[in-house]
Amino acid sequence: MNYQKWEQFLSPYKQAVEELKVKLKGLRSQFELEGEHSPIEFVTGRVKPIASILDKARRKNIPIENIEDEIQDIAGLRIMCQFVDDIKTVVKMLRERHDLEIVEERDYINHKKDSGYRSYHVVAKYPVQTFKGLKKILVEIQIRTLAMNFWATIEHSLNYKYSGNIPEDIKLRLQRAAEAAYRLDEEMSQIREEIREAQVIFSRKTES
Ligand code: 0O2
Repeated sequence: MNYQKWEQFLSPYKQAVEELKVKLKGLRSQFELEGEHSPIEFVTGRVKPIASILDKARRKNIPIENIEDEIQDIAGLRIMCQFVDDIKTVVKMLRERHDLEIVEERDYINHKKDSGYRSYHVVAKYPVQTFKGLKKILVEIQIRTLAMNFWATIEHSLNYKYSGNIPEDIKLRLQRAAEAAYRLDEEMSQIREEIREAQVIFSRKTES
């Protein structure tokens, strides 16, 4: 595929990411306007770079013509939450949406990866209106707490630095850091009501 073909192929993915970012950020604003705790803290999104798509296809032995069906995270959204319980609320909201058709869920929270990675992944079909008509594309939505995101971001950059071969001693430290992030989430959940009340008072104060 030449560059122009890639641009054409990725165009609906770009649109899906932009649309979903707006929609998910909109949800957060609605909670705020109602003076309620938002289960969504912030949202990010990206289209996988061409080099990473090709790399993944090579790694998983996926022929180029099957990329569309077999690489599920070309369009990727990430929803960060304050509390572990918020993740459930967000997943429920996603399941109830009419613009998403969920095809798979991966629970790396109750089943963490060996690396220490924790997150909830939802893979869904999302309809994009193109000039040729409606096209349903796959999007992967990762839902995680701020602590899980902190860990995953650091681990991702170390993985990049060491080309996927993180030295054993650093791997061990990362596993310990993942445990610490897990405990932080647990501690925050214990004092969740206190924190929520404080945040409501604080946001009222900043509004007035
Ligand atoms: P990027 O830069 O985030 O786009 P696989 O790629 O084979 O591991 P699979 O089965 O295609 O995974 O999908 P899965 O398990 O849902 O994981 C894909 C994405 O989840 C990864 O995308 C990461 O974003 C995240 N992820 C999964 N495992 C780990 C991990 O151990 N550490 C971190 N930091 N992130 C992880 P990409 O393609 O790696 O990259």
